[in-house]
Amino acid sequence: MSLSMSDTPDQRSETRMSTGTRSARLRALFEAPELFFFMEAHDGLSARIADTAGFPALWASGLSISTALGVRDSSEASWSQILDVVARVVDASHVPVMVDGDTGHGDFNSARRFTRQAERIGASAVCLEDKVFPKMNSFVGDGHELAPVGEFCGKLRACLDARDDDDFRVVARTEALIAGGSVAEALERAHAYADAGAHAVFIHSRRKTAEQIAEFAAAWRERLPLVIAPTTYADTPTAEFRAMGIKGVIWANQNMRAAFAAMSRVSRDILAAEGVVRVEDDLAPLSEVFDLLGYDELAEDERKYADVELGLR
Ligand code: SPV
Ligand code: MG
Repeated sequence: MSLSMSDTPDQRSETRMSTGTRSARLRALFEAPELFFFMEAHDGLSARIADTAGFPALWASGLSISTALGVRDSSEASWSQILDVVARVVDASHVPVMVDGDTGHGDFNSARRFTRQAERIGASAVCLEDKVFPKMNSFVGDGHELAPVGEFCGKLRACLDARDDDDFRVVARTEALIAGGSVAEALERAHAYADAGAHAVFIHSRRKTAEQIAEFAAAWRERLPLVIAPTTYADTPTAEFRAMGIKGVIWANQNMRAAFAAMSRVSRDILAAEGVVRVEDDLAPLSEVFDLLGYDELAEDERKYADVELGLR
């Protein structure tokens, strides 16, 4: 499929979702009965591509943004560095953006500063996880220490109170299963986060199957919208997630990994061949790049704005 600005995000946004702010649209997605997808974005280009492809919402992934910055997903990037990228993601897209807030980058005060800034740059949700700072990516190692429940509930409250816009969502993510805890422990934490006022719960698992997710969802009984990121259990059909009552499915890192694979291959091949002929067919034509970024539109605007005859004497 070729991506094109003639099928602009503006036009598609109108058909995919009605009017209102992005945060109101995300809230509506969470409150509607249907399952929906968040596509990962880690810079302006990946955001524009995912939006143009038709996804209704974006996930500004900590892992993918860190990787694109050339650092590890272990709180190495500062929160302002992450939000600088999120600003590019928001700017390049028209759909709601949920920001991976990690632990909130410290205590309740760092978390609420992060949340307030995320809202001000135009994000529509922040997702906070119940680990201690500095965190490590959920797929790496076994050192996933959980924050005390009361402390994390306070952090959620601080972030909820820091919002200006009621529609901005605060999503609570429990890493209980990642830390080796039981489904019962994950449920206990999730219920506490719901009591604290979270708008949705992200239950994360790194098992190869969705069994724990199914068990969690059955006991949860749709108390709040449930969000998952099926990275390790990606072969579970989406129909099964629908049957479990899952609301939001995050494709958390696929754009970054696609770029990683393609760039690795192209760099190796060009070096080996001492030329680009062999890889040329695998590359996006520049015309497609210019199309996506709306170069035609700029030419039109130049005619409209560059030299205006105001009729002044
Ligand atoms: C991310 O995309 O940064 C996430 C999801 O937090 S995961 O990498 O699965 O922890
Ligand atoms: Mg993350």
